[in-house]
Amino acid sequence: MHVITFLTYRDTDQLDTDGDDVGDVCDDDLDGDGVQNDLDNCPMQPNASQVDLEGERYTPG
Ligand SMILES: [Ca+2]
Ligand SMILES: [Ca+2]
Ligand SMILES: [Ca+2]
Repeated sequence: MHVITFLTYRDTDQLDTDGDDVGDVCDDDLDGDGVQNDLDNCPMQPNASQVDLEGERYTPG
């Protein structure tokens, strides 16, 4: 069963946006800023402070 689970979630393109050796498919923190994707207001940009001065839900890295 463990092997089946691994194959289901295998990162076939090996894309690793933040270069932490954890493929994007399995990476809980895609940009490596320490804020998990589901809590990160900008999951593809490192922005640990999560500050959004303009209030438009986009925070530049
Ligand atoms: Ca990664
Ligand atoms: Ca993040
Ligand atoms: Ca971020």
